[in-house]
Amino acid sequence: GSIRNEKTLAMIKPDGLFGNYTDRIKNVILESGFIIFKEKVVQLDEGSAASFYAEHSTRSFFSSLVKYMTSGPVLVMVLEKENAVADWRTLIGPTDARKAKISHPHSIRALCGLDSEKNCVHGSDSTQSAEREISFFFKEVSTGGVVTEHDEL
Ligand code: DGI
Repeated sequence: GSIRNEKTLAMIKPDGLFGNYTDRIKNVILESGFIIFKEKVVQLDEGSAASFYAEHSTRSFFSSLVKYMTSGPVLVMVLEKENAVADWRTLIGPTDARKAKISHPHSIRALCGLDSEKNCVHGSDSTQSAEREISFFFKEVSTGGVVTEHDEL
């Protein structure tokens, strides 16, 4: 039978890049059977970071989150495999890296995260957010599988 591959958006946040965790994280990605379909390094500005995390705009930590997300470059990747969205969420672990270190010691956030904000990686939390977040960074990637190159970003 045919396996319909799924795509998700993964991001190594500024502390992950600064801390030199990129190679270790990519090893986990590849050893777990993902294909890195697209990747690029991006420096978010305030507007784009706020727009990416728009659903959190009313939270008390929002301005701090935007400041953190703009504190350095991020590496965004489109990961592809069967069940990519859920499997990548499992690999990164809980939002709060302090909790991850206790409850999910082998997760990526346990490896390189610091707390509930500086948690070193991002993963789309549903196929719907994956679609939004992939087109946010990669206008040319269709989650439906058809690829047209535009090189707009
Ligand atoms: O999908 P997640 O990244 O696991 O978690 P989320 O969608 O609830 O929150 C998005 C980001 O917002 C998270 O990666 C870091 C930040 N954040 C979430 N909860 C808190 C937070 N930042 C602070 N300072 N405090 C929080 O409680």
